[in-house]
Amino acid sequence: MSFDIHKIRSDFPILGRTINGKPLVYFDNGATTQKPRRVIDRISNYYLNQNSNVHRGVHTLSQEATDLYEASRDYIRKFINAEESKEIIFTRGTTESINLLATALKPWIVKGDEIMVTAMEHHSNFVPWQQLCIERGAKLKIVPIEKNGELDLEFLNKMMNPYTKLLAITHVSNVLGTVNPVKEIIKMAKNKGVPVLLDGAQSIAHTKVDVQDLGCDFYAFSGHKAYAPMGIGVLYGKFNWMRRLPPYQFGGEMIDEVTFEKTTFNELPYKYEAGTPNVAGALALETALRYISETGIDAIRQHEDALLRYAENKISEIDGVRIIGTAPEKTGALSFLIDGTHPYDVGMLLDKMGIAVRTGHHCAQPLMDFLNIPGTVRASFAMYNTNEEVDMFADALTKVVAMLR
Ligand code: 7TS
Repeated sequence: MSFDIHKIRSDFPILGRTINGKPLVYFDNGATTQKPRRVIDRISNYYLNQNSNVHRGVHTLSQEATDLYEASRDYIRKFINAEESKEIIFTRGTTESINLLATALKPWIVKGDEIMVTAMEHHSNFVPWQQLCIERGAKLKIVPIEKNGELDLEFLNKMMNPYTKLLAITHVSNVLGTVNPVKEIIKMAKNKGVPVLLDGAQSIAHTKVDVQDLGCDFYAFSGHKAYAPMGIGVLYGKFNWMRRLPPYQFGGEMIDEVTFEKTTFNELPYKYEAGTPNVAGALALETALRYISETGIDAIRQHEDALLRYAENKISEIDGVRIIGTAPEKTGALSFLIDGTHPYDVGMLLDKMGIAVRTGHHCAQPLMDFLNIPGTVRASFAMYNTNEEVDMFADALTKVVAMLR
């Protein structure tokens, strides 16, 4: 199937909106993507025709909802090529997935252990590990980055030692757009016996993810950054890990048997899915991932990368623009600063012209400190963005610069 941008755009009703009297140019996809009509329809169809609680009822509707929910889990397994569907744990999103893992790993971390993260992590993949280290008397080690936004791999390799209990690393940086060479990194980690968590929040919608090929032990992502609704996400965890780790939350569904004295826990993945899950969200996540598959993840990556290069070239022509993150392998995000302007003012003025970008630290304050900048303006792309939108953005930016200087 060819990549038909007009057809794709027509699938996203919100793209027809105007903002401040101007056609919407939505370049805040790193924060959340828009939703195609079929995802929105999937949610309403569930509540109109299929709503019931799962895993609990003998009645037909409950059975139907359970089958659909489990079929979604299995589709997601295939999408990321996990070995077994019990390795797919539904969560609220990346943040919850990582918190789940950090909580479950707690007993395994003892004084003197080390956890490694990188200087480019989102707070979601930083604060849980920092807090775990504080609580357990472990050491948080930060992998530095080069000036262009690439990781220092040699240093990373040297930093791992017999005390390293986990390497938690983002697949794609939400600020710099850097695509980390995670397969190579995981290989290094495996050689030293270090398990790896990949934060996939910014990779799932932009690049092919095959967890078995990558060799990661854990992979976390949010549905809402991949055309699915908010409030649904996944933690992929290798069976051999998750079966040994303790539960994260207690309550209904995650138990096997409860007495006044003690409780035994359910098998995977239910051990990690306490309470009523977001069934509509899971079904809509399946729909969104099917939409990505149908469009073709490689075609999407190609389109978005071409867009990114086009945008980089366009805005580089504007006087005083400094691009933050110039790694050779980038996708999705274009961060920049303009001499003599504040990111917030740039974002505000772009909004007046209908253009949605994000400004600030992008939940990566340690990275901002590392780069010694207050924040950036970030344009982030999705499959439905176009060169014409980039042209509008660059024209608007030229006007903004003239206004602010
Ligand atoms: N990890 C990365 C790399 C992210 O970019 C984000 C969200 C998260 C984790 C957290 O995801 P959540 O769905 O649990 O919130 N990033 C952004 C962003 O760049 N702008 O807004 C949210």
